[in-house]
Amino acid sequence: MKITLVLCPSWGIETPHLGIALLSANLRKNGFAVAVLDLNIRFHNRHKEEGLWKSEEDVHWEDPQSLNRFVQENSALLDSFADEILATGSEVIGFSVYSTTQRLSLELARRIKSKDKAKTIVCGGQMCYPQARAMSLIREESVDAVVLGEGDEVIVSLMRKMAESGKPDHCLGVLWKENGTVRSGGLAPAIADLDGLPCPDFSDFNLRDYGNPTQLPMLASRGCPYPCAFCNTKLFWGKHRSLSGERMFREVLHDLDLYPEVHFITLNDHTVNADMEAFSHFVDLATELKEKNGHLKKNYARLGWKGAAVIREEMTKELMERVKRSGCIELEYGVESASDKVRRIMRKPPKDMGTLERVIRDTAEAGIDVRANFMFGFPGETVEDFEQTLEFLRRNKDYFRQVHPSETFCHIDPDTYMYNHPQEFGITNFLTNSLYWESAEDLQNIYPERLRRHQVFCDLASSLNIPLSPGGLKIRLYKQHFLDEYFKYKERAAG
Ligand code: B12
Ligand code: SF4
Repeated sequence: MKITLVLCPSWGIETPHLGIALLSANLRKNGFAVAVLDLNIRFHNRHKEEGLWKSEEDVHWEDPQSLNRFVQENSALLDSFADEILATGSEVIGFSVYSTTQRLSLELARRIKSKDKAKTIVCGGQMCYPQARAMSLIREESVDAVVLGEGDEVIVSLMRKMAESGKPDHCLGVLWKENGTVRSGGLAPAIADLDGLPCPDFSDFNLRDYGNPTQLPMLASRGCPYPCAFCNTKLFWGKHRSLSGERMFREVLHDLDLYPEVHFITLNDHTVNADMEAFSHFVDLATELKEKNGHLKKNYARLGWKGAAVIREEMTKELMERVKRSGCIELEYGVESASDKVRRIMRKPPKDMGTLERVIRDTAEAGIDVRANFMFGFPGETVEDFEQTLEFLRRNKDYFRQVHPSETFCHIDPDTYMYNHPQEFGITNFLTNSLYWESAEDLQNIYPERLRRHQVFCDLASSLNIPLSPGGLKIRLYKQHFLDEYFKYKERAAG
């Protein structure tokens, strides 16, 4: 039984896709044949001049009209890709579905089905959770099964079912269709022993096709143990789990040994330091590799890495210096707001501003670039609270390498704590739209006001010479479009 894993545009172009590399490693370990087609990078390498792969252009891939234009202009190429997928001879075709890859994946799935109905189309990826999104995918005519949440083990079980009965069948973690009716196998438990998973298999990707052939991605943990009210991490990944420090290090070594040109690892975790023991052990092992064994291989000595981390008391000055020695060049932190009051409402660690400012300063002074995320108009954030965030930015301007203002300002994702407890936050009318919620307690805090705060923040960052991430640039580019959409929504809602 063979599966072809497909990635459609648009996705990152700097490194190969980690999810596919993890799935293919576990499928092969369990005896299944795998082919991989990264159509994202192939499309990109033909279209690079168009700049459509920049993060701020995600609108292009999500908007039905602009996507239809792309499909029409590239129809022959899409057909040839469908033929190439069929030529792999796989019985199962799996698509990695994200907000930006969904439309083209479904277009290709339709073309594959129209050429060969017998193929089984399976979707997985971040659009396959929560249930509402997954349900809309399984209802697509060309989709036979949807894998909910983390796919490493579920895809293996599904392939076993396929090998037994030739069709998707009752399987934990899978939605499938039976005589046109959607069936659900229920949720699969989170993978308990991450150390037991094989290292990702990047052998199907030609690293030279990617923007940064010296880099590979890695995931050292899944989920996050913190309780931030707005965050949807738990929804997809469930309970927080981490690789042990030793297994993290083994994966890094595995990549460096297999690919002598690779010397940089991007940790794609939500929080690399949620398990402090594993993190600290990894840091020591990586430092030892660089400093004691660097003479053995060039890429050992040059090892570098970056990741996202949570600001916590244990991130001491001494630890930050060790983190730097281990090769870390950048840490991304969620600041979100510099008002203690707002951070308390958010349930955002750390509890006190003192720790927040100290860790940011110690990180920067250790020589590690600091990137920080910010939100605007969180329920309860007054103009005075927002001023505190602006003041914080002025005070700490020298420590930031880049700031990342949230491009949705403050949206409410389904099934987050906020979504499930709207009264606690004084939120009204959010059920129909996650962006345009209003606050019963603060009538000022509406979408255009949140957008205004975002703009004020971006202008201040620019005047302080702090670079903005693409999200900040996107609102500048499309501000009028976003406001028009909001006012159209309000008109429809009124009448
Ligand atoms: C790294 C990252 C990026 C990198 C990608 C680098 C790369 N080459 O991979 C960059 C910075 C480019 C990026 C950009 C964007 N990203 Co991003 N990104 C991430 C991040 C932090 C990690 C991704 C990752 O490697 N995860 C680890 C892998 C193992 O997880 P996975 O891909 O989901 O795969 C698992 C399952 O989904 C499933 N699975 C995946 N594919 C398949 C296929 C089949 C057949 C099956 C059965 C299962 C399956 O099994 C895998 C293993 O368990 C995630 C958050 C997160 N932690 O997941 C956000 C995330 C994926 N990104 C997201 C978004 C929205 C974007 C942007 C659109 C945002 C923007 N406007 O800037 C852009 C789009 C890029 C583009 N140009 O089109 C969202 C996706 C939401 C959604 N519902 O689709 C996420 C979840 C963040 C969030 N919570 O909002 N991103
Ligand atoms: S620390 Fe970050 S990843 Fe964890 S719950 Fe809070 S926002 Fe989400």
